[in-house]
Amino acid sequence: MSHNLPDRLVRTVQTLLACTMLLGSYAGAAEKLANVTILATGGTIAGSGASATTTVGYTAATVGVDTLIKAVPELSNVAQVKGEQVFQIASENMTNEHWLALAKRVNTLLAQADVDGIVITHGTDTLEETAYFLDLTVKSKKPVVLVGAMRPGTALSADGPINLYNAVLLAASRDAVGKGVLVALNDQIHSARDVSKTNTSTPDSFKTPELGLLGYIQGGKPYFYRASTRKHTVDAEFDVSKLTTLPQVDIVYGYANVGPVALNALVAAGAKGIIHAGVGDGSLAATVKPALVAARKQGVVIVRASRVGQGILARNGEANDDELDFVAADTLSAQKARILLMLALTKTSDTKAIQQMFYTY
Ligand code: DAS
Repeated sequence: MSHNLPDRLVRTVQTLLACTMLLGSYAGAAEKLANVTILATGGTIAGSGASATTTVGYTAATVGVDTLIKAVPELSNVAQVKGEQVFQIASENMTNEHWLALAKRVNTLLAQADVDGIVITHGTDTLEETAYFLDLTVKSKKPVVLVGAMRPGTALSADGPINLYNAVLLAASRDAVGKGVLVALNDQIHSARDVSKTNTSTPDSFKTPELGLLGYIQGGKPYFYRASTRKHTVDAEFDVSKLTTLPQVDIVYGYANVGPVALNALVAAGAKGIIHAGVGDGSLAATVKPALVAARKQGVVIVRASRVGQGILARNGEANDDELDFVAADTLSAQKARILLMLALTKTSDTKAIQQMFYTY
């Protein structure tokens, strides 16, 4: 401060500056916390075990959403949280009907001005599938974050509470807007399209091995380093608002010495689409190919995927898809290709249009 000003004036200016900074900080602190709704569906994050060392062989889906929220009082520092118990199931029992009900509830809530983001607590077994289904059917840019746990809340070093805290602060963050449906476990942020459960039981199970995670959550803040290049949410063409069922699409697995029995049974049971999770780059065994061709002739849409887990399933690579009128799954896993094909079949059975969807989403 200049020395030729009268001391009284200098002190007045310094006091004014201090008051301005103090008011600024109060204004910042009073800045409204985001409104985040937690939709609870069950799973290990709501599970309980017989002892603190029980990390497998516990019971999933036993703890209610209010208890989950009460177990993490720090949630109130990052968001205004409300809880809804939409289901209470182990996620191996998730059905198409659960998905339709969940997507409709999410879209209804996100259309409300008083909901800024949604967290869905979910079993880890099918979490990646529910996330991708919502990635293609949520009609909002507001954050939707799926979270689970690899250990029940009763276990030593349970991962559920910190995963829930991170998921809520992510859903409350402006940085998560427009990123598509996100999956947050183990301090990492993954895209719904590319994440998968890669280990039966360890806390670092959710990975995006080659295409890469989107970012991290560290010290109560999300850090994004990349974004998906594929369309999702408001840019997706699928509308489930009036649907009560989804077309039946099943998966057949390729392996040495495979035969056509499972495929023929699924087609006979009325499958409208078949995902062939082939060995390698989606190779078709000579024992199965004729049954796939026959199914196609009956109008069943065939998608060639791979059991391998990473890499592009190339059209016209291991089979002449142009000639067979099959669809190539690109980089989608078999379980996610099933979801995209189900939604595609709600709009068209034209394989050229469906192939374009596999290059778009
Ligand atoms: N059975 C598992 C499930 O509900 C438990 C879990 O890992 O969440 O997906």
